[in-house]
Amino acid sequence: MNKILVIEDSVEVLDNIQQILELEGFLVITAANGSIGIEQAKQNCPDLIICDVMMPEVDGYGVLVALQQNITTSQIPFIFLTAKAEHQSVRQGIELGADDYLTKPFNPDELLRAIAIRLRKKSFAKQHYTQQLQQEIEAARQNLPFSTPSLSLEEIAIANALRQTLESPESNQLLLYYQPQVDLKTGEIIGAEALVRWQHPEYGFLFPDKFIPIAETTGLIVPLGNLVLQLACQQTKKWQSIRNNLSISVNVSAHQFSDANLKLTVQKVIRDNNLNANLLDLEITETTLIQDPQLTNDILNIFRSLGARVSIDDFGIGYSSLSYLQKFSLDTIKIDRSFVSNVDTNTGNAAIVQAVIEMAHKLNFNIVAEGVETRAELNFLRQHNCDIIQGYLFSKPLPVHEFEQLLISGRKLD
Ligand code: G
Ligand code: G
Ligand code: MN
Repeated sequence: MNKILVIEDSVEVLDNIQQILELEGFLVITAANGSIGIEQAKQNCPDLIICDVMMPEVDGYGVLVALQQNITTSQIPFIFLTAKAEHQSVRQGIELGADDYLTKPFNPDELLRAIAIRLRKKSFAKQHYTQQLQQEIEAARQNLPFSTPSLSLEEIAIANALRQTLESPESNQLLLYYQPQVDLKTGEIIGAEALVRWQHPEYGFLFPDKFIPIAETTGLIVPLGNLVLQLACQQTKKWQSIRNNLSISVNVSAHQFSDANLKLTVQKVIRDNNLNANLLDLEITETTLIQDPQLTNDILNIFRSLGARVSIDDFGIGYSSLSYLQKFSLDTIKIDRSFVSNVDTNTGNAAIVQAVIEMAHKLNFNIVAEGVETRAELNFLRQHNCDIIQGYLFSKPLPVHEFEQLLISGRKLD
């Protein structure tokens, strides 16, 4: 059943709309003023909002502006009501992002038609997306080995739950957290790494180590990875208005790397979100890179041609052959946090980190230090000209809203 929020200060108009909508079988939530309306929208996530323009205190424009600031509520179709066909107010509403308007008085048909059009558009978008995911999931199912003896019963249950979740992305159980990446020269946030989390109704809040390996074994990592790419790019595009050129790093696993559709997926996600391609950074581990050098080379060239960037993740813990650094077309080295840990006192780590930074710079790579937890580690990295840091010292990975607040606050690393 579609849920509609009606925000209107005139009791008479509100009752009238509520009656019409309930007769049509809609679930109606009402709000008698703008502030209540904003709260209701956040709490109930309606499928559509109808909102009066002229209200005391927070008017219709104020409601619209508040809803646009929140990622979830900004997606909800918004129809506003004006007292008369005032061009100025109609224009202002549309410019602020409203989808349609109705002038009072309107008849039930006009109201229902406007609603039907908006809901249909919304469900088309959703359907298209769901269909695409379903195809990916089907492909993953077919690629499943006949038996997966390595999976325990618990893991099989998780795999099934994950498949179900991916089949209904509107349940929003898979979330991205964002960890800031900070430029050591300016102290400013220049990017974020997207890290997936799973809020499951029974299993609770799951970290990726609990389900990414299972997703890898079952092939579900392909649709999961595509969802992560889509969410991350969409979010990053939105954040450009707060921080111009904020980049986004997305982890790409071995299995995704050998997925024949990866190129199309990356291309599509860049285009659909109208994101500047060089703001997308694909993180690949050393192990993935060296599995099949020919394939790696082909894929990295494809990413290059799309304009996207590539990082080596967890650098240093995989294979010690450094020859591939020259062979492959890469942009950034992320030095593993095990080397960064206590780099100020552990002489072995200090030697390695120093050598990696020097080498990276000679080869024209950027260098990111992962897992920076203390001031002393930071000072060491600064002294040795590391470019970027990521770690609990500045911030742990944050949910969308908190990362957004951090961006808005303009906080810098000092
Ligand atoms: O914060 P953290 O526990 O999020 O991450 C644990 C591990 O899970 C990291 O090694 C990270 O690379 C991996 N990971 C997190 N998100 C994703 C994702 O979207 N895709 C893949 N393939 N790995 C991820
Ligand atoms: O493997 P990858 O680099 O993709 O994963 C990053 C992982 O490191 C995530 O699990 C993230 O939560 C974790 N992480 C990020 N910063 C820190 C840190 O300062 N200390 C520790 N211990 N872990 C960190
Ligand atoms: Mn990573």
